[in-house]
Amino acid sequence: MVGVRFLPMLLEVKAGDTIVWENRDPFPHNVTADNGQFRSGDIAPEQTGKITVDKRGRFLYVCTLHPGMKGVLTVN
Ligand SMILES: [Cu+2]
Repeated sequence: MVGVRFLPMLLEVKAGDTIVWENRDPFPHNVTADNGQFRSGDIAPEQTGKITVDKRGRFLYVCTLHPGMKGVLTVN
């Protein structure tokens, strides 16, 4: 997370992978799936949030603090 966006915005991983998001902005962010499949909780500046994904599919997610921050996660 940097500049109030997810970088990269499109992410492709395998089932069972753990994804780490690092917050490089000076305010908190979170990672929240639109369908409720995963949720990081708020991640403070300079901190990281981890999610392990085990369900295959394509998931849209946002930061609920900044609804314009969107990403797409594909789990193969
Ligand atoms: Cu945010």
